[in-house]
Amino acid sequence: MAKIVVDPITRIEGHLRIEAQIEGGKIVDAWASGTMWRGIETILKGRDPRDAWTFVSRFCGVCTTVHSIASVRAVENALGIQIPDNARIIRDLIMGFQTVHDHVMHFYHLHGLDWVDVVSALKADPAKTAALASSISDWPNNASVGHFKAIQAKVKAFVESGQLGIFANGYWGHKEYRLPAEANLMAVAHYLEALDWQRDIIRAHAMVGAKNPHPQTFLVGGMSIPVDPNSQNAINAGTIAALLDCAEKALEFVEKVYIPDLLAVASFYKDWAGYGSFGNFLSCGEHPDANGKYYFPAGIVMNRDLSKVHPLDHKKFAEYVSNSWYSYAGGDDKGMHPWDGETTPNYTGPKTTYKELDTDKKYSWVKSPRYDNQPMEVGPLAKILVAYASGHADVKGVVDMVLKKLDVPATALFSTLGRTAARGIDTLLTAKKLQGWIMELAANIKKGDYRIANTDKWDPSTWPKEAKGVGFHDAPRGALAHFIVIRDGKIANYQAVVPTTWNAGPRDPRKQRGPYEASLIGTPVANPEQPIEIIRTIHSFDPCMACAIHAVDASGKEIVQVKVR
Ligand code: NFE
Ligand code: MG
Repeated sequence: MAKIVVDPITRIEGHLRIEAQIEGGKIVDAWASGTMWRGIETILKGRDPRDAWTFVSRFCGVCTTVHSIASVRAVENALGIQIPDNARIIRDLIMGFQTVHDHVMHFYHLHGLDWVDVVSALKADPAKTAALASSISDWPNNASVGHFKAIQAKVKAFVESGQLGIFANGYWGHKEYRLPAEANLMAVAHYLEALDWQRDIIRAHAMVGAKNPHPQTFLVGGMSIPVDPNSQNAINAGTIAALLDCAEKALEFVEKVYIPDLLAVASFYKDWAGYGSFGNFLSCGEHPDANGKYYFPAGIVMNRDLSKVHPLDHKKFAEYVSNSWYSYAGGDDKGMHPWDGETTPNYTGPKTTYKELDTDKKYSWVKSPRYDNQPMEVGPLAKILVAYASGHADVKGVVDMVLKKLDVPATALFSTLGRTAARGIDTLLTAKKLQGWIMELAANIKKGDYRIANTDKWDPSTWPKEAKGVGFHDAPRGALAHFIVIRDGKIANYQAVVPTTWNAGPRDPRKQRGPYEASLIGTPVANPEQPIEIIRTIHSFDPCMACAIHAVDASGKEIVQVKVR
């Protein structure tokens, strides 16, 4: 039986290939292959653990900052370092702005055009578009007929020039695009507005992180940016006011544009609440308060059972390479805990342009992480489901509101649509936290607490001969964990188990599929020549292959069997 191949999957970070078998109009099996090799983990060996955060930040520029966070946490965990409260809050702000920025950009710029037909927007009536848009939100531009006319003229000029630019090569006109022309025009307008908005709000990273991408004020033991109301070169009253402005703009766009658009678009695609998920979820917890209690809890939900949340224990992590282009000294069928993990590339795939991968053998550069030997989905859906099942009041409130508005049962969460909705819920709740964190920082400053770093264990002579640590961060794409082994003051081993590694990994020695693979099964495909359905589910995970494989795009294979966008 012929496979259909989507390679490359575009509007993601990095290089991903999906092969799928379709029978009776549905996907019956699927394989995910990460087609580039990276290797930052290997260049960390022998370096100073205090420098690791700046190297690992370069795993990726999309989820910029997240690897620095996980790295300093891993070293602090290994050495038993407690960070001051101001550092905890500044890290929350960096993470929080990153999550809100990243998710809004994913919805509009990476995932939106799976549901929104740009070309159809040309047929919309701008007056009716303004009526529709102002019926769902009082965002000022939504009432402006002139605004929608101007956007339409812009898109028309693109299309007529024959150079669609960023909108090129979509499956425009595919019958599975279901929005009326006016809803398409509204969404395209917000796509463009979101581009301006994101530039503005991410200035927060420059204020507390010195720059974006790759904020550079991290430090093992805290942060390196001073807090001092009497200095122009520190976090002062002016910074607090500017941060509050960014936080307000962030929340306003999420409440008035993203969430109303998400609900409006989702209402046309409710059948997508019926497939696209396999049911195991892992969340590592995020945003510890001053007492260490997480705002989003850590935990495990198995087999769609929301009546039970299992505690998270990293000792149950193991990475497999039976189907990945690596070899393990002790045999490729063994699972390795990341403290003992190995990154030894062993490419056994085809040498030249190929039509199909031999998926009975190694077929991906992504490893296969397993929890207690089970594949796990990580990301906003896992974060929200673990919190929901834990009885988290804020999460329950928003989830129940979304289910009610869409008129779907809680089981609808286990799906592609549920994953896309959960990302919106995560964004809204995180955007709502920003102001509070800024006020906590202001209150500390007011009390005269300017402490930003704990340097008691800065000197390696204070360290034990050997120490092991783990640093978790629930990043935009999900549970991230960095594992470090420090020996004689140097990095003896460093392994990152990354969200997209969990989600995009291939089969394991038990032949269990990875989450992308398992989630595609059962999805109907209307036209195998234009498999938009594969793209929808894969994009709903927000793939980042650079993170998943953690260096350099080596070969750039071009194997486009299906024209994809
Ligand atoms: Ni490069 Fe990343 C996030 C991490 S990976 S995007 O969020 O870690 O999936
Ligand atoms: Mg890794």
